[in-house]
Amino acid sequence: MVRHNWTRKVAIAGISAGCLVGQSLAGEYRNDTRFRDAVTAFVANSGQSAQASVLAKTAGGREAPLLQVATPGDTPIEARRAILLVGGIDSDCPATAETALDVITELVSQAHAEADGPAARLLHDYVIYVVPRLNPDGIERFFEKPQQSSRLNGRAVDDDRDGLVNEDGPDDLDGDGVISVMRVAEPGGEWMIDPEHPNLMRRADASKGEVGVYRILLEGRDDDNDGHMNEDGAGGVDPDRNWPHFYESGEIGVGAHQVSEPETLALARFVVDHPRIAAIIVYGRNDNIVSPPKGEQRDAAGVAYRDLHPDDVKLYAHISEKYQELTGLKRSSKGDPRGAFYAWAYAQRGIPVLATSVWAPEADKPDDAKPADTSDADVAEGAADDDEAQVENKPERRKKKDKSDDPEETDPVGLRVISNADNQAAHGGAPLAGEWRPFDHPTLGRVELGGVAPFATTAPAPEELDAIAKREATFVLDIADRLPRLSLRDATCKAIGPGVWEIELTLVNDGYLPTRIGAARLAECPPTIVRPDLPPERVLGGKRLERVPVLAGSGGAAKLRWLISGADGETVTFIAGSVIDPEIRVEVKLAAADKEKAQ
Ligand SMILES: [Ca+2]
Ligand SMILES: [Ca+2]
Ligand SMILES: [Ca+2]
Ligand SMILES: [Ca+2]
Repeated sequence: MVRHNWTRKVAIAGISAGCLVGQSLAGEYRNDTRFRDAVTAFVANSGQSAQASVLAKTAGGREAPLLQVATPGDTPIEARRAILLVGGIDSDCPATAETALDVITELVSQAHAEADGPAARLLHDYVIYVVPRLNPDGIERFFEKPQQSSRLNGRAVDDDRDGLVNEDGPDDLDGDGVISVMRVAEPGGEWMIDPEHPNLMRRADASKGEVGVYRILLEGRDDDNDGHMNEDGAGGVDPDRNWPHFYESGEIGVGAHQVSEPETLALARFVVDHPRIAAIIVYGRNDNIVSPPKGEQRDAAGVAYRDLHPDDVKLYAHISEKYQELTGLKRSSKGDPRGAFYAWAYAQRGIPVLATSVWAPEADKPDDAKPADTSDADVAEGAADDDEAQVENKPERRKKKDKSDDPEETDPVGLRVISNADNQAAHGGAPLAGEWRPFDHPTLGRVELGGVAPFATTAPAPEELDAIAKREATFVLDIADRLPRLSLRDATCKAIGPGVWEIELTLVNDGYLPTRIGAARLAECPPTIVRPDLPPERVLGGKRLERVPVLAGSGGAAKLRWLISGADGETVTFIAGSVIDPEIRVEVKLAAADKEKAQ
């Protein structure tokens, strides 16, 4: 059991949503120190609706913050349904940390501005947890020179098992402050120049008669003279490949074992310890709402679904339509569930998880603006390929990928250089990558430096961050509106004999989502339980605990019946709830009037 020492204990009484303070968004990227200061400032200005604590201290010695945000209401905070927002888990997407903090800032601000509005109701009825920056070690690389895109945390890992740690990372050979990519002319190399985009590289497709003529490596040299280049750089473990669902044991960067990292273990514990988390929104590199998966593929045992349970596909398709309408985001990188947090929380905890990359670079051509689950997605994968390029030199530990395991993985167009024109489209005019530049390498001879600038395809311009947060805030409100809403209705009471009564009740779900999604049923999430609040000997017929495994959304109902003993005129309470569902109660009077009515 993890205890969180909230920095601020809030007395429930006496605080109303009217105490909320309007807050403004930062519109910038903040390094670790400034980000934690921003978290503190957010809490201080939240009208005591927010509390901050430290979810975990990372291997790199940084703190991953955790926020709890709620205003006092009829239901104590610990008994409410919760929504969890997670950002900054994928450190090549630093905007997602800003988005997570900005979204909750925006919601608090809206609640302040409109006391009866949807944001105020959200904070009154629910509790919002926010883990805005799960991988602070990795995100710090966005701010460091030379700048390098990486998803790894700060754990020191001896990648090549030579007894030394981080002894040979990439090097900024040309001193431009950026770790670029080297292309080395080499007959039989995997890569070729894209004929349509002379500045772009792609893997040659031998089946189409294409011939590779380049090798691609991260910028650098063989610092330790072991014959391999950049084989052991700084960090670490990718906190978004460290989770049990479809964990890729033995791959570089996935960790020694599942949830091996302080930040992933702490987040896992938090999710497990908070079973009322009814939805999770993950801002990261993965997506399952702009391009919702079809949900057919299973694991080797034929049990777990890789992406979506078939029963959930329609729900996700519908939510996807709404998400695209609310945010205007129609392009995304493709979700990869292997070892990913969003996939674990969905498949193994049965929680509706919506994953979005919150932003995608502009299409090469305007008419490419379509859901980007095909070639467009490869643009967004370019920066991630930096890691791939880095590990190309480590064949001894890199397991061969069996593509037959993964039919969805198409051969990527791969690492690209985005032309200046494309960069301008993606980054509001700021040029990010130039032409390939010749460079005399100490051991490779004449090479060329270039490639996708770090973060070019994964980080929007700072001016875009506020608008992203405002759009995403509308989606949080939409999801809150879709959560299951249970009520006990239509009570009837009928006298069966002296002091014996037949009670009928209907449990109804008026929310959009079912009480348990398909993944929840597969994960054996507990049912909703309905019971009369009576000692066992007074329940003469029917079950003392009625278990309702699932109720469909939009009015799904279950009719329940008991025979109980009691005195005429007595009031009996019926209780519905579970470790997942917040408790609801209804009182039924054992009355002659009801008896006559029922007859
Ligand atoms: Ca080493
Ligand atoms: Ca450089
Ligand atoms: Ca080396
Ligand atoms: Ca090196």
